[in-house]
Amino acid sequence: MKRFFSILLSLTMLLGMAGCSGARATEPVNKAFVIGFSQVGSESDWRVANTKSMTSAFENDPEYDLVMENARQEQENQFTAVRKFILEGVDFIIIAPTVEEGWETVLTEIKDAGIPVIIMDRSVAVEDDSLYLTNIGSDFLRQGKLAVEWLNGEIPSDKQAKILHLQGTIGATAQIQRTKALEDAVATHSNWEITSQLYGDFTEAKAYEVMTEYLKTNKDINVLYSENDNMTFGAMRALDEAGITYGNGGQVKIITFDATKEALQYCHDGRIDLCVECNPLFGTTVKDLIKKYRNGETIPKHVYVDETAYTTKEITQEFVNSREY
Ligand code: GYE
Repeated sequence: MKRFFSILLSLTMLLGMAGCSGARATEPVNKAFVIGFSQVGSESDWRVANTKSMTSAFENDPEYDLVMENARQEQENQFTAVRKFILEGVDFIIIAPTVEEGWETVLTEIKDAGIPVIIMDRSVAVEDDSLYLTNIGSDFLRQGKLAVEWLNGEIPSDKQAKILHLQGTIGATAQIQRTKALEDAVATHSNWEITSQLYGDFTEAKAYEVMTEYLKTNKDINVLYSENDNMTFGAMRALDEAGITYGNGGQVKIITFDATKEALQYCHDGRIDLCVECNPLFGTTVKDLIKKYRNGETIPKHVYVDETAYTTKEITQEFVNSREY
C-alpha cells in the first residue's frame, strides 16, 4: 500500500512538473510594452475616429499592449484612470486631456513613478514642460485663423456679420484656440459681431438643444461658427426646424471644424460653407514617437498634424467617398 502511494505521489509530481513547464512554454519570452491611454470620451465622430486610429496602430502587435480608459469627458475620470495605470506599473502613459488646467499634480505623480507621458490631441497648461515628453495634435489656433480668413473674404466691409458661436467643452484647447481666433478677428472687424456664444460641449445633442432654444427668440444671424462637426449637425437640425436656410444661397453661412466625411458631404452638397480640417488619424505617429523614445532618440516637444480647409469648390464626390473618418 505504501509503495502504491509513493508511486502515486511520484506520478503526481511528474505531472505537476509537466504542467508547470507547459505553462512556462506558453508565456511570452519578451513581455509586451504596456501603454495606459486615457481618452477624452466618445463625444464626436472625430473622437471615434481618433480612438480607432490609436487602437489599430497597436493591436495585432505583440510588442505592445494598449489599455484604453474612456473618461466620458470628465477630467476626474482621467485622474482615476492615470492613478490606476501607475498602480499597475504600466510602461508608458498617453493622455488626451479633456481640459488644459489642473494637470500639475497627477503629472507629477506620473513623473515620480518614472513613467514617460505623451499628451495628445489637446494640450495641458503646466509650467514645467518636463512633465511630459511631447504634445502631438492639431494647431487649433491656425484652424481658427483659416476660418476667419475665409469669412473675411466672404463679408464685404459694408455688410454686417452676425455670428452665432457654438462652443465646445470650455477649457479644452480645441475650444480655447478656435474661440480665440474668432474673438481676435471680431475685435479687428467693426462690421463683425458675435450675437451669442452657446455651449454645445462638442456634442450633437447639446448643440441641438441650445440652438433650438436660442432660435425661438433670435433669428437674426447670418454666420454660424461651430467648433466641431457634430455640434454643426445638431445646429442644422435646429435651423431646419426653425425654418432658417443655410449653406449655398441661404441666410446663414456655416463654418465647421473637423471635416469628417459627413460634413464634407454636406459641404459638397452646398449645405455647409466651410469645413476646417482637424485630423484625428495620428495613431501611427504616436507609435513612431514611442518607438523613437524607446530607441533613445530625441523627439520634438510639439508635433503638429497636417491640416487644411475646404469649401465646396475643393471637394469632389470621390474625395468624400475616400474620407477615412
Ligand atoms: O474637434 C471635436 C472633439 O479635441 C480636436 O474634440 C478635438 C476636438 C474635435 O470632440 O470633434
